[in-house]
Amino acid sequence: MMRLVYFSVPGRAEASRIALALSGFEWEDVEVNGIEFNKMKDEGDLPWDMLPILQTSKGTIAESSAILRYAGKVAGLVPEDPYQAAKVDEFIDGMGPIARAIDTTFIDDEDKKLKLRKQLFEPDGAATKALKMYDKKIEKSKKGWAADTDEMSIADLKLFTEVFGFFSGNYDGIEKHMISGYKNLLKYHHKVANDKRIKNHYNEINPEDIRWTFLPDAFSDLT
Ligand SMILES: N[C@@H](CCC(=O)N[C@@H](CS)C(=O)NCC(=O)O)C(=O)O
Repeated sequence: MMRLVYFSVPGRAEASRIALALSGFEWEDVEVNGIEFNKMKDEGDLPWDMLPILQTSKGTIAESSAILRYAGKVAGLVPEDPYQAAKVDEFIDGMGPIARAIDTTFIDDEDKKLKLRKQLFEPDGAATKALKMYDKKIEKSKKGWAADTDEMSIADLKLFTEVFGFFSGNYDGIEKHMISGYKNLLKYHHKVANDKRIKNHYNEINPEDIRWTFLPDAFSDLT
């Protein structure tokens, strides 16, 4: 039985959670708090002192992208064609900067935090640059999937959960309207959220849940 361990937010684990859920394998979604996290760290359970991790019968895998690739393979969400698989990897690695930029805003000083987050979404901010890039890639994609693959892949799980997850209200200073100008991304949200695997995965979620951003109508008022 695999165990995915992370905090009780979508964040860097949500794409893997979906992949594991679609894999048909038995797995447990383990949500920990700060105290449990520190205990795991002190006991040497975390290969890089961070979460998420995936515990398997062969050992522990850390790093969210490595976990996602593993979960994606067992779920059939990694293309067999080597070129397409490389483009999926490229997309996943290319998404690094936006998460790292948001990471730098996790500080205690609330005013400074809001200021830094506002800067990210200014015309030359890191988030704006990343969103523009994703929007352009989606526009160019023949079938509308993130890495221009024939089918939905783990790159889609990452793009969908991480980008739209930023607008859940869980990140002070990042608000829903900030994504309103990105029409291809909003169309993409509609496509992925209405994919029957994704829709089914979130069918128990209600609009008050932190995962409301993954529901089909989450951004329909902006389109
Ligand atoms: N590169 C790592 C980054 C992991 C990471 O930043 N994890 C955060 C939570 S999102 C964490 O464990 N923070 C606790 C800490 O650093 O003390 C990955 O993608 O898995």
